[in-house]
Amino acid sequence: MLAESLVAALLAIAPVSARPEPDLWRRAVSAADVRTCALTDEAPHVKAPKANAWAPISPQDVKDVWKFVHAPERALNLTDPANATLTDNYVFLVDTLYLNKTQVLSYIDGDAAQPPKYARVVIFEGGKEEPVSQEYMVGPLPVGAETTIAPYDYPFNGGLGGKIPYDGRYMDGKRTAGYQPLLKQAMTDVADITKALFNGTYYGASDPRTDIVAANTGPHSLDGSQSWITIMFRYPGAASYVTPIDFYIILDITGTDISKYTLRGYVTNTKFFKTADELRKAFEAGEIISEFPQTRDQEWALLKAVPEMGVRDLDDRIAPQSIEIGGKRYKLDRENQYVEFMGWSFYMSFTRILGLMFYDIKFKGERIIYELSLQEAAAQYAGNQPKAANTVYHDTYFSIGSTSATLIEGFDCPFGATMLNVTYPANDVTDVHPQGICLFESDSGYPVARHRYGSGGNPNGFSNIAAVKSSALHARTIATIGNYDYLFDYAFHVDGSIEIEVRASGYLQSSPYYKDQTNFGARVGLGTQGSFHDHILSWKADFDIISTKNSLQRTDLIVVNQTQPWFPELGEFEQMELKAYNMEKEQQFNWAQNGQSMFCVVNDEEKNSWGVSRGYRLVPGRSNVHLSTHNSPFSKHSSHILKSHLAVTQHHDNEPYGNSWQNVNLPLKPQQDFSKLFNDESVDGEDIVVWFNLGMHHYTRSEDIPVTLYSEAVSSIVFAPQNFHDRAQEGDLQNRRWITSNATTGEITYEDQGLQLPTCKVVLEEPATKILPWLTI
Ligand SMILES: *[C@@H]1O[C@H](CO)[C@@H](O)[C@H](O)[C@H]1NC(C)=O
Ligand SMILES: *[C@@H]1O[C@H](CO)[C@@H](O)[C@H](O)[C@H]1NC(C)=O
Ligand SMILES: *[C@@H]1O[C@H](CO)[C@@H](O)[C@H](O)[C@H]1NC(C)=O
Ligand SMILES: *[C@@H]1O[C@H](CO)[C@@H](O)[C@H](O)[C@H]1NC(C)=O
Ligand SMILES: *[C@@H]1O[C@H](CO)[C@@H](O)[C@H](O)[C@H]1NC(C)=O
Ligand SMILES: *[C@@H]1O[C@H](CO)[C@@H](O)[C@H](O)[C@H]1NC(C)=O
Ligand SMILES: *[C@@H]1O[C@H](CO)[C@@H](O)[C@H](O)[C@H]1NC(C)=O
Ligand SMILES: [Cu+2]
Repeated sequence: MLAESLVAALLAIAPVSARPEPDLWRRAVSAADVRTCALTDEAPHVKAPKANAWAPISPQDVKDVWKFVHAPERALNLTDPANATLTDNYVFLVDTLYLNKTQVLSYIDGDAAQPPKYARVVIFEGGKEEPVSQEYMVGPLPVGAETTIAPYDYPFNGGLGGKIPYDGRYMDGKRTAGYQPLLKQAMTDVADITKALFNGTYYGASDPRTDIVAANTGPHSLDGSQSWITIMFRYPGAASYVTPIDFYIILDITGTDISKYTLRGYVTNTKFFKTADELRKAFEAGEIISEFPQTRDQEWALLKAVPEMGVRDLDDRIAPQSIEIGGKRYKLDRENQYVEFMGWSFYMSFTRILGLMFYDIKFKGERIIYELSLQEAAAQYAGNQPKAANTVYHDTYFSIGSTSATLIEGFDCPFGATMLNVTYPANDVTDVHPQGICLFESDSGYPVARHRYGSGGNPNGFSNIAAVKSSALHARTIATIGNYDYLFDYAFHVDGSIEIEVRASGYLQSSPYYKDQTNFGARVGLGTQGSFHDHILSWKADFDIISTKNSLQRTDLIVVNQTQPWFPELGEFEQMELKAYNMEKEQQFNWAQNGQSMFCVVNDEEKNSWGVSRGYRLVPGRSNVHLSTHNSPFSKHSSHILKSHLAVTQHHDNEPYGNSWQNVNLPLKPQQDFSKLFNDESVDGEDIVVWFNLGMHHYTRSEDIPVTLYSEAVSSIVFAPQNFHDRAQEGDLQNRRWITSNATTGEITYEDQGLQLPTCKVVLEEPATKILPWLTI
């Protein structure tokens, strides 16, 4: 049969040794056919239908808000942060306030005016009788006669609104300065011991004799009524995270009166010593050793070429790039951060705390998602040492947006990608991280769809091959939050699906190596063990499939025993069957075992031509996990959002966030308790919000050295149309091939829309090195 297949037919007339003339696969062959590939061109401009309602507040607004809150009339009794101590009131951060959806909808869908912007201002009020942190909203903006400041309490359900007790407050420079004298004293008391054991001493952060680094961790409170700090020591340098030494100190640091701070104790050799004297006694008795010395030299742990590893054959050539060889196929309104691509349109926003966000995501003019935004990026560690056992990170705490910085063209993003600046308020100014977001269309690496039809023995028939090109527009940022570099990628595929992917690279937060502790992770270096941990990253997807009346439909794939009259001899036999129903109430839930449930957001009032409710399916991708511990004191109630794969709630203007950025230090009495969002409200035919987690259980390995590999530390989800249309959305894509062969005559006909594959040879001969500059190096 092979001889009758199209491939064979084509091969029969095509000289195998040379590129056929004309090329069977429509490859450009003459210089005249080759168009200059305008790789570095700007994306064509498009004007956003409406000014971006979600855009960050302007640099001028940031300055004016700063002046406004500091004005004596506000009576906030603020000290400039540069001079403040922990017993002063000072502004900790300014951000763009989240706008109520109800108000924005009447602007984007109706004739209402653009809703005014507000600033979110967090003030640390250590100068108050009861010292607290308090969030405020300042607006409307620009600052004018109407502008007021009011507590920003409504998004937080923990009981204190936007207020945080001092002991649960962020561990900023004022607080670390507060415990410095005690830390300095406690470490000076044992300097001879740390010198003898680790060749390192700590006499305070700025003392020239100090040659080890104090690294604190969180949470440092359970409910905001007390506070402690766990500190581990490491050798300094670019790879400090993987050169820990076996020495820890825990300080009690409750309250603003630093004279009341006390030493809880020292830890080394997995032993706890309440005082310097106890430690000294054990040391002098020879009970404390440094069995696996750490290396001060960090060459082995830097992400740079290692000459001793040699080079690989042909690696002197530049590696492949996904380049937009036909020119940019997406349009951009830079001012409004608005994008159109192959039927897609969306707005972008950016906040200091949450980073990149997407709004009003439409496909072919119909809204799919109102808001898609990261809500939390968490990590919880494990180990029989205080730092690993104590560590839970919620990275919103560190302002994810402010950590999203410059991307390397050709490596973090493909050559020729559109680069956008990241901007966020930093006190009274606006910081710019050039090239912090990239946009690019990328080859998917496989066709959207393809089929080959071979017409066997039919003499009047034909055979054909058809394939449609697949690509996606990606928006990408990388947030370097301390040790980790999270790569966030949002891909808008030409078939109408959206893929969200997160990857983790960067340094392990590691432990000194203890040979009896392989249950907490592998040894990854001479004196280093990779501490096992969970990464869980939470997103909010406020779906609005055509309207706000949506449902979360669950379709269970069940196995049943049935009889069918035409198979009497089988009696009862097993079959699969689908059982679809809408979830009734708000809930947290998990992906089903063996994928035997499908979850779709549907609009039951909107049917396709076949009478089926139009919707989008939530398709699990790689490594869909939730937090492993559910009762750890360090994450018990602060982290409910991390504890299920998925959740669905009814939308409310006062429930904008899945977590609060200051929740992490309040694990037993959170500012925002995600579990309280589930109060039996209907999610059937309502405005619903889907919350989902991506993440990885990080089974640490020696390949995490020098840094974790993105290839393995990856998690993803896809939102794919499910009966949203009447058919697949590929029929209008022009990048396709339909090639038929007449079985009788062997004549071959093409439908290629005039889109030829480019001939690289001609491009390489172009003298204008501007096109591919790295080729001239
Ligand atoms: C900080 O304090 C110093 C000394 O008291 C003073 O000269 C300076 O103006 C203060 N700076 C600000 C920004 O308030
Ligand atoms: C203003 O703040 C300072 C600390 O910066 C505090 O000592 C003082 O009591 C406060 N004044 C009032 C009126 O609250
Ligand atoms: C001890 O530490 C110092 C840095 O403080 C370093 O210069 C020296 O080489 C170290 N000694 C050994 C034996 O590693
Ligand atoms: C991005 O930031 C750079 C550096 O601050 C600046 O020169 C450039 O004009 C900015 N680009 C845009 C589009 O704002
Ligand atoms: C194949 O070619 C023959 C001869 O030209 C023609 O009669 C026949 O219709 C063609 N078949 C198809 C399927 O186009
Ligand atoms: C179907 O019936 C068989 C025989 O009774 C039984 O072993 C099997 O578990 C049944 N399957 C289901 C899905 O109930
Ligand atoms: C948003 O909605 C909440 C809850 O309904 C309301 O309290 C708040 O004032 C609104 N915020 C703005 C900025 O209008
Ligand atoms: Cu990790």
